Amino acid sequence: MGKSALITGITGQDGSYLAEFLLAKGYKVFGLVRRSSTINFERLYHLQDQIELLQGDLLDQNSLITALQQSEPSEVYNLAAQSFVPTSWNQPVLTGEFTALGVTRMLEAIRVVNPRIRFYQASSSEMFGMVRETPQNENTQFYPRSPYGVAKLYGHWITVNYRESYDIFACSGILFNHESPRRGLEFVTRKVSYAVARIKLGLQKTLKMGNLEAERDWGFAGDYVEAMWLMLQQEKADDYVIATGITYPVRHLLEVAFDHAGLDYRQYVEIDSALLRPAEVHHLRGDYSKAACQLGWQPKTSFEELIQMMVDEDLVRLGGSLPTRSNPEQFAVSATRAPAGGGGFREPILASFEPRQRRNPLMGSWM
Ligand code: NDP
Ligand code: GDR
Repeated sequence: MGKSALITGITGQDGSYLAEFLLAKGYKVFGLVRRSSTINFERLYHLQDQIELLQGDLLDQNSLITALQQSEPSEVYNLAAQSFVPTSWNQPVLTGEFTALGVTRMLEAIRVVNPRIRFYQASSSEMFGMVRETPQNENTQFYPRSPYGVAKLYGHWITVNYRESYDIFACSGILFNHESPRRGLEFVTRKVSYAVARIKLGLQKTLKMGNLEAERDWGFAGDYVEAMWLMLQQEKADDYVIATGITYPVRHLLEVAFDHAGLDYRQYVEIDSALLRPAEVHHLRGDYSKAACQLGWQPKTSFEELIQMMVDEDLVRLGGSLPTRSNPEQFAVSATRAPAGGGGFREPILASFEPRQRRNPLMGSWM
């Protein structure tokens, strides 16, 4: 019998890429989705006939047990979380419930239903926060700077603890920022790519931004899901940093994105102090040499390719044109496009995908 996997957070950015990746490997893929009054399966439309969705919530222990009993997975990828850092200051307790205790609930469900299930926990470079050394590796001391980072640190250590206490094959992937055309609109790369497309099409005049000096190690989500899978294929469970090893400030992101559309960011960007964070993570750069050596994993997509892909996709979604190298103004719209860097699957352009309202009132002023 082939392998099967249960993905929590399958409606999110990483969940959709991981589902594609596992389907291509011949897995039977199940996804845990929580009930909402509106359907939010935009990232899964192209997979809907190939995956099975089960109702459940990281807040509800029994629903996790039932989901494991129904799907009988050999692997569980726990990607579900409240993942937007600024929201974690607005809702610190809820963030702890989902992002921290949710991990324990899933591990408990595995312990009760079948302790041989292999478990992946989506840990984060936000755990390094106020970095103690650069670059950061698996042995770098943690110093989280947000309720989100603190919650992820709990999730990391409970994963290690269940591995050591119960011999569960539990891995913590310490992933640095990874982006894609499917990134939520509130995260900085997508906020910028979407705004660039809107400005280019005359739909928007300015872009309000927070801290332009913050530095991140940004990779492509499609590359990173392979690392998640590789971790669960090893002989021994372990923890790995996944990153590109290259860092840029947010200001450089603006330069690359606006430049790709033939625009100068300085004419459009305004600094809004409401977008500054109570405590910032100023600098992140990952050392992925353990993953390279033990998993044989490498990032495939450069920062420039990633940001240009995101701007292109947003232009198409908004009904505009893809700038081409020979003629930046020419229309060149195609149905599907291979991701930059030669990843193993194709990036579908979700023609029917209409991003939700840009300023979601639930995000407060931090979006
Ligand atoms: P997204 O925000 O795009 O997706 C989060 C997912 O979690 C959504 O499917 C969401 O469902 C689901 N979810 C949230 N709360 C619950 C809950 N209580 N019960 C069930 N499902 C829930 O995140 P990403 O795909 O970007 O990230 C995936 C994981 O990786 C997250 O844990 C994130 O913290 C972590 N991570 C991400 C990094 C990145 O750069 N992308 C880097 C490091 C770690 P719904 O659609 O219903 O809201
Ligand atoms: P981050 O991602 O907090 O690193 O968490 P985000 O894209 O939100 O911010 C990155 C950096 O950009 C600065 N910034 C802005 N950010 C946003 N969102 N909006 C702005 O207008 C803006 N201006 C400047 C931020 O201050 C920050 O320094 C992401 C999430 O995916 C987490 O779930 C994940 O764990 C980490 O990456 C690794």
